[in-house]
Amino acid sequence: TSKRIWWKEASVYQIYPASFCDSNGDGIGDIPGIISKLDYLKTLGIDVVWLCPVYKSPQVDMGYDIADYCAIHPPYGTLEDVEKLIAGLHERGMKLVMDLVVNHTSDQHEWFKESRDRNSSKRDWYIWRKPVYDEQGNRCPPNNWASIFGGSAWAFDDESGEYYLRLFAKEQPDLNWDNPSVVKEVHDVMRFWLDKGVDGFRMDVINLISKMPGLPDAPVTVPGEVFQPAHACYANGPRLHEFLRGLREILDQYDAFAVGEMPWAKDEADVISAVASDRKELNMIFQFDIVDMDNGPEGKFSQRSWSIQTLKDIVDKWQTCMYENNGWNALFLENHDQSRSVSRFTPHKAAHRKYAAKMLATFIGFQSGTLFVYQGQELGMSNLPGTWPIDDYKDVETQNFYQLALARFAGDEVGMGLFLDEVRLKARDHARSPVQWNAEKYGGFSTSMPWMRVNDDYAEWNAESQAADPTSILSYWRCVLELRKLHWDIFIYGRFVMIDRDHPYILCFKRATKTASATVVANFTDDDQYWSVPPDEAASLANRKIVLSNYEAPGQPHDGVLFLRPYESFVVLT
Ligand code: TEU
Ligand code: CA
Repeated sequence: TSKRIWWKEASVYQIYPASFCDSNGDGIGDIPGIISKLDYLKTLGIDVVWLCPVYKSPQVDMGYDIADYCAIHPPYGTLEDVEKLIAGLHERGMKLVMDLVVNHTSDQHEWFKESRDRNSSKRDWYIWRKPVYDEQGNRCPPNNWASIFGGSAWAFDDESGEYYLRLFAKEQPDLNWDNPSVVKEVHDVMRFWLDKGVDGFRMDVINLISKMPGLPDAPVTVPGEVFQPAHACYANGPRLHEFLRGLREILDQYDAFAVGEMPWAKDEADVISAVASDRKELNMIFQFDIVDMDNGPEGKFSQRSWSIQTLKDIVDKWQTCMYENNGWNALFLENHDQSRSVSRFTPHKAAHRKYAAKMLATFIGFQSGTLFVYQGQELGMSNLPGTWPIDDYKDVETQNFYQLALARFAGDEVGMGLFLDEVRLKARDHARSPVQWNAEKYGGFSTSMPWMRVNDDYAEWNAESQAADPTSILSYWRCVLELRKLHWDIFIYGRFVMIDRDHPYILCFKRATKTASATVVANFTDDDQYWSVPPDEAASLANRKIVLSNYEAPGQPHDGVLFLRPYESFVVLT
């Protein structure tokens, strides 16, 4: 019954502009640089580009702190460059999705500057509260919420003597969506870009726009800390769905789509209520279960081990849930906030990096949903070397937590060591090093010293060498995207069935329509495995048509047992 829908079939490529390609040698990626790579993206099989923020911004949070929604950050280019980018994409049959960051603005936005004045008509556009005083008479923030970037979620403004809410950096004040003028302004920003030909939005932390009325204290979950994680108080609030329907009405006037970023949306009912097709809200969301799987009790820089079993359960849960409830998945393993998947999810011997990266492409690329590939993921780019000093990490989140750790772990080398291990594993910086285009100085990203250090391994791991090599990770990704197109009936719309659910090392799933099916098999370990194939699958794996594999010749089951090499994976039509 499901009809074909373009945004379901699209393969999306995410561009982080500062680090993608520098056209003018100032060390910062830019829009003309992106335009120069459109043929590369087309050849890869990309249908849609998601461009991270390029708007006017003081860049405290790499453009997620916007000072003007309708102007471009000069180092990235001009409005005219964006128009050229849109034209260049459309000429090639591709589309553009822009980042819509409207939970907060920069403190340099004119709205906030005006809002600082207590008597301004824009005072209520942000969330201002009077201080509270403790028994000793010390001035304290209005509640105990912790900022997502560390410390209190409130910043004190000397000028007006009140605190404003800022869930992220202090330079990112939260907008007050309960004020209808704010909502209207957001709608106007959307129309501005849609009128220019933009085909949709990735909506930044869109489930944070409605906060719990009264802004009550969060329950104490991290004993001993003054400021407490408060997701339950600011995520998925009571007016969220009303606001989302308002955004969707505008999108529908343009056949545009929206993928919402929704941290702390774990509950199936919550997620479904935002993405089920009859709800007329978002088309899909980024759900965080996989990328939060290894975050410890105190957040991303505390340790937690994960298992392949956990990962399989998450996949099965959301694949099944969306299928049964008319929702739609957004498939991703990486983005600009996550470290590199090949370093994070597939611990490997150096010689196996290529197999591991291709296995991950197989794993994510044949599930049901719209597929998102982050720049460099198609090359198997890895985390920054463990030897780099903390100064080479530029992200405000990393630096804020580092400062907090210095105070907290003073004299505690073990504690500091564990913290730094997590930075080396999960800091956002790992995703933000410049894309490695070739073996020239600075990886061909720029002709001068880039704003952020290029990963040491660029001479061996780069786009130019991989484009020429049919066995490269890049060539493998091209095949994945091509197969999704060729067998769209199976890979886009087919049902998902997990096989051998409880196996601790092997991932196997089927995708099936009424008349055709495919089976995906992956060894999720860096070791050889002997897999006892479930009897129902043995026949189909013996009588198979291999359409993709990351080792030259995948074996056959013998007496019901299939031998798999480290990170071996393949796809068969059955
Ligand atoms: O990210 C939201 C978000 O939840 C992340 O801050 C996440 O918790 C963190 O990155 C984990 O390391 C979005 C953007 O993607 C991010 O780049 C911005 O910094 C943030 O919103 C504020 O706009
Ligand atoms: Ca530049």
